[in-house]
Amino acid sequence: MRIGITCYPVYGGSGVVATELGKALAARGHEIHFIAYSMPFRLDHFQENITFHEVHVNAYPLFEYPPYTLNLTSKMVDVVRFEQLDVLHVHYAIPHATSAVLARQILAQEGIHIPVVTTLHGTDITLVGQDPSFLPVVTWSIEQSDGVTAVSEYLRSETVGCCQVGCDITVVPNFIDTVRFRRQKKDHFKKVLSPNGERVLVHVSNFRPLKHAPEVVEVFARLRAEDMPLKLLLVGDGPDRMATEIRARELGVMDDVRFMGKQECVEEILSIADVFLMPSGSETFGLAALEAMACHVPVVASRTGGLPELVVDGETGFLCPLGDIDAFTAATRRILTEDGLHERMAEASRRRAVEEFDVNRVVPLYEAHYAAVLEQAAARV
Ligand code: GMT
Repeated sequence: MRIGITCYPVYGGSGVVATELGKALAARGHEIHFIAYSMPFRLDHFQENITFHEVHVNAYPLFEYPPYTLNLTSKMVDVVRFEQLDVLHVHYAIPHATSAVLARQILAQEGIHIPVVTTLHGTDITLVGQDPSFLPVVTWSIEQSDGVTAVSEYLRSETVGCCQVGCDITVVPNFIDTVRFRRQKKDHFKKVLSPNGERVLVHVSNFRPLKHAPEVVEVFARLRAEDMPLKLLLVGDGPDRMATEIRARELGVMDDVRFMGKQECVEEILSIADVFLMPSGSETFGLAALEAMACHVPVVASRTGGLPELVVDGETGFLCPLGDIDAFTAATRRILTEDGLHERMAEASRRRAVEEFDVNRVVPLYEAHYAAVLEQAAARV
């Protein structure tokens, strides 16, 4: 199949999933065309069957707000026409689904019928999408899509409930390459980052406010106060990074906290981690937690959104009430101190990642979805 993929190319789960999907589909023989305003960051080296098409945004002085949605639409029209795509698959509804539906209408006038598949990822529904300034167009664009997928059952029901979307939504969970994401021997990292054999807590996020990153430092400080030999690695960057650092200074734990910034090979850091903390206020899936699980790292996460579909409470980690620092601290302490618990949870985490969320299990679900959508579209023509 010739598949056009549009996503946000910056750091963030939806861009990662879209890019990894494109790479996996290309490896399975499909021809992939990424259409985005810059090269997706995980598209790090040349791969046969993958082409990148950059969307240029016209910055004419009259436009205080350049109409990116229209530039994207025009690019989609051009790529579909020229590359004879079979399907456009857009990740994140705003504005990608809208552009794709518009491109489909433009192309229909010249007899080209291009089905649109929209994958919903999270804040396009749970946060931004519900803003009245977006809601009608988000609902319309999703309903107009030929196929719609959501990354968790939670997101599917939120979309139906909050955006009042009436069409079918297929749940296709996020996935991971469990060959790349596995526990590796990284003794040199361990030597530098936990020189005295301290246990290592890790948090990876884009430090947006909904990630509740300062809570990670609160949990860490409480455990350090118990004289537990520990280090905390914070990976990523974003708006709350400064507040998190200030909190770590106030709590007097900076000597044991390391801000690592954005890291390409997060699996190397996860390879020396003992517990992954995800205190998010909202999370439709929690891809970063899955990456940790695949590297044998138990996860302590909020009982919110789609996280209970990923983290099995008491088996692969623990789920705690939102914002409950005491509960997060107790759960982390248990994993680090209870006889054999860490090993059991680490094994169970890896097993769950491989059995339920491996790329080779999930990508065929997308292929099946495309096939069904193409069949329905062909029947309509
Ligand atoms: O979490 C973010 O801020 C990034 C966001 C995105 O849209 O790129 O992530 C969402 O999509 C990921 C991939 O499907 C999910 O793993 C994240 O849980 C989801 N984030 C939220 O729901 C907050």
